[in-house]
Order: sequence, then C-alpha cells, then structure tokens
Amino acid sequence: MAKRAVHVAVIFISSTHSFTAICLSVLVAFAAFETVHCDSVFSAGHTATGPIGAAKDLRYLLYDVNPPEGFNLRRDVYIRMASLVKTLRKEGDDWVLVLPPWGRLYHWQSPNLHQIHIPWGEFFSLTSLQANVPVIEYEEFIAENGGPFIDQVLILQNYAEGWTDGKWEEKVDERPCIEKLMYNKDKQGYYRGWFWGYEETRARNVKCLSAQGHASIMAPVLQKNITVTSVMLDRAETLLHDHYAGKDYWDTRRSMVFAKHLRLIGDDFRQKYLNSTDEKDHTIYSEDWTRMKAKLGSAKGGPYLGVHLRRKDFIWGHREDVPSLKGAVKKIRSLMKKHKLDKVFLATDADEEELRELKTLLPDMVRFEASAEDLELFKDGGVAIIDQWICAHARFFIGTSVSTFSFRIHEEREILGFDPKTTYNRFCGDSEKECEQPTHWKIVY
Ligand SMILES: Nc1nc2c(ncn2[C@@H]2O[C@H](COP(=O)(O)OP(=O)(O)O)[C@@H](O)[C@H]2O)c(=O)[nH]1
Ligand SMILES: *[C@@H]1O[C@H](CO)[C@@H](O)[C@H](O)[C@H]1NC(C)=O
Ligand SMILES: *[C@@H]1O[C@H](CO)[C@@H](O)[C@H](O)[C@H]1NC(C)=O
Ligand SMILES: [Mg+2]
Repeated sequence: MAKRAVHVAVIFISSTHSFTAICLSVLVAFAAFETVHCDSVFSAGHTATGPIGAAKDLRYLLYDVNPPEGFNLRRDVYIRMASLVKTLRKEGDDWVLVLPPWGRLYHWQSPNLHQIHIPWGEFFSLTSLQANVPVIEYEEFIAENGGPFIDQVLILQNYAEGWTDGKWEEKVDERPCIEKLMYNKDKQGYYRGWFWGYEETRARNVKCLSAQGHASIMAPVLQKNITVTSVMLDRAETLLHDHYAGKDYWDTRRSMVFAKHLRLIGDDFRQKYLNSTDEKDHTIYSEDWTRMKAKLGSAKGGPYLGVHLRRKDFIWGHREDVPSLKGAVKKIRSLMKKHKLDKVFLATDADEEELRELKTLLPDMVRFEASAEDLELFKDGGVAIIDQWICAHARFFIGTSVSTFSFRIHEEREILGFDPKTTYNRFCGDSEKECEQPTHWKIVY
C-alpha cells in the first residue's frame, strides 16, 4: 500500500517538474542502499556535508495562523517560521518550510471568486523566497510526501495560568488543549481539520503545547521530542519573533519579493497615471534581492502622495487613532500642498458608501481599480499587493495607525531606499491627543 502511494507520487511529480520530489522518491525506493542523496536541491546555499550515506533526514515544517488574521500579519508570521527553520537547519535534519496555501481570508470579500488553495507563487517570487530558506508549496509537499498526510499537528496555545508570579520566562510544555479542538477524528482514526481547504488532508496525531517565547524555542522540541517527518504548528502566531528587525528578520523580509506579474501591473499603472518610472524616480529594483542595497535617501519616488487609508474593522471599534474621512482628506490636502504634489494615489478598503463620500471630498484622487478580468486573475490578495507596490513608490507616504498593511509598505520603501521622513507617517484620529508616529526600523544587511 505504502509502496504504491510512492509510485503514484512519482508519476504525478514528473508532470509537475519537481526535482526535489523525484529525488526524494528515489531515496525512499532505494533507502536500503543509502547512496543517493538530495543535497543541492535547493538554491538556498545548502552545501552537502559529511560522507555519502550520512545525508540528513528531510523533514517538513508546516504551519497555520489563527483564521481571522489578515494577509499582512500572516506575512509577519512567515518571517517567524523562516527564522525557526533556519535555527532547525543549523543542527540535525534537513528541514523544509511548507508554505501554507492562501485562502478563506476574512478580508477577501469579492463575490464569485474562488479564493482558496492559492499557492504562494501567485503573490510572491518563489525563487526569491528560496534564496533565503528552503520552501515548497503545499501541493509539492503532498507529492513529495506520498500523500496528504501530516504526521503531527502541534496546536500552540498560551499557558492557562498566564505568567506565573508575573515573571516572563521562555518555556514550552505539553498541556491539555484549552480551546475546543478544531480537529476531529475520522473513522480510520485520522484527524480532519481545515488544512487550508484541502479536504483529503489528514493528520496522524494532534496535541496541544503551551508555548511562551521566541519562535526558536520550538527547535529543541522539534529536534528531540518529535521524530516524525512532517510537523505542523497551528496557531503559529503564538510564537514571537526571534529578533524583530534584526539581520535575520530583514533577510527574510527582503526575500519576500512580490510576484513579478503584480509588480509589472503596478509599474505600468505608475507610468500611465502617475508619471512615475523607476529611472526618473531612482527606484531601480533588482530582481535578486540579495543585491538590493539602496542607500537611505537615494530613492526619490514618483510625483504623487501615496495614501493607505484603512477602514472596515479599523473604524467599527471607534478607535481614536483612526480619522474620519473628512479628517483624512484635510490631512491629504495639506500634505499635497506641503510637498508640492498635485496627484494623490489612494489605497483603501473603504466600503461603497465611504468610497462615494471620498470621491466627493477628493474628486482628483487616483485609485487602482481592477477590472473584472484582472480581479479574477490577481484576486483580492493580488490587488492589495498592487496597491502596496504603488504606495511604496510614492514621493511621500502616509498610512494608518498600527495597520500591518501600512507597516509592510514602510518596509518596502525602506528596501527601495527612501528617506525615512517620507515613509514613517500616519494619520491621526480627529481628536487624538498624542499622535505618536510609526517607528523607523533600519535594515540590517
Ligand atoms: N486592495 C486593498 N486592500 C486592502 C487595503 N487595506 C486593507 N485591505 C484588505 O484588508 C486586509 C487587511 O488585513 P491585514 O493585511 O492584516 O492588515 P491590517 O488589518 O491593516 O493590519 C488586507 O490584507 C487587504 O485584503 C487597501 O488599501 N487596498
Ligand atoms: C521534551 O523531552 C524532555 C526530555 O524527555 C521533557 O523533559 C520535556 O518535557 C519534553 N517537552 C515537550 C514539549 O514535550
Ligand atoms: C512627468 O514628469 C516629468 C519630470 O519627471 C515632467 O517633465 C513632465 O512634464 C511630467 N509629465 C506630465 C504629463 O505631468
Ligand atoms: Mg489584520
């Protein structure tokens, strides 16, 4: 039975051009001889060490995030997981990060679009990601792994008792699950769950771990306590950054290059509607992120004000740090005047009613409005990336308080080499007293 599964996988694989997969299957088939090994499969500077026959075991780290979290917080969790995988690879096995398919995100509300099972390659450049840490798409994992099975799911949770003695310490322990389990045992004894909408996927084992600390506190557990091949961390956002805004953070962040087709659409829009090109604006981009090292202040940006105005759930709570539309437009007008910009590009998730109001208040604003065909191609996620890309190239940018969507634009501008004064700006609430501006996080190369 197991043998057959491998065979099927090989046939499937050869049609999806996955060399890793073929190599692995060969390994499985000839395991007894232990002469074939699959180093150099990844472009991630992986060098073969040790004699033939001492090949490291290939292991897979999968993860998922709390369902209500949006796209840009998920990008942040990816950075934490990439850091964990780097730690894991320093000793022991040959870990690979499996990219969790995008789908069923709360904010992706365009009707009649099938927005699940979306591979990372639709939004990001996979070769760029791979130059940082070995990653594979989920469907590649299924093929390599000989089927839709995950050996062990670890659901991360906090400690039921909170911090004991009010003292922070890093720790991880197996504990009873605090919340209702989102996985159910089927008749065969496998666990069924959401698994990014892949109904065939099953887990062999599920348990809860209370974890408090940085992503890499999971390394000893994954190296010593757990020996199975594929491990999924659910609620991975429970883990903190190993070193926020450190070199490793920035390496991973810089490797998250947007997919080329989305950048091209954004560039085309800049040229057509905003009189903005990389040559004129000094925002030359290198396809290879490892060679991208723009000096702060070297980027000029296109002759427009870039605005990210977050609405929806940000205004439902009547937060005092988010402006009214009138307040936002007043600020936009004053910034245009101050920076002598006669064009404004507006990225927003405002609803129809607010959009109408915005059009009256700011009739000359420029927005990226995807046609029905474009939306079908790029999906809500791609359109949001195009919005971010255009904001990232503006001469001056202002975003929304504590929006990860705005934060990711800050980082993109930092990579492009903008003067921080033109980037770390946010709207203030209409009657907000102390309107603290965003922090400047410098790239560590
Ligand atoms: N196209 C587009 N979508 C947006 C914009 N602002 C918010 N969204 C959508 O709303 C989501 C907001 O969630 P998230 O990415 O977590 O950012 P945050 O909630 O602002 O921190 C985004 O991922 C987009 O899907 C915008 O300016 N343009
Ligand atoms: C891992 O194994 C060690 C040693 O057996 C044990 O003390 C520890 O509690 C285990 N940790 C987890 C999270 O299972
Ligand atoms: C576009 O920008 C250039 C300067 O970079 C300027 O000379 C030209 O007049 C602008 N074109 C339009 C249509 O605004
Ligand atoms: Mg969010």
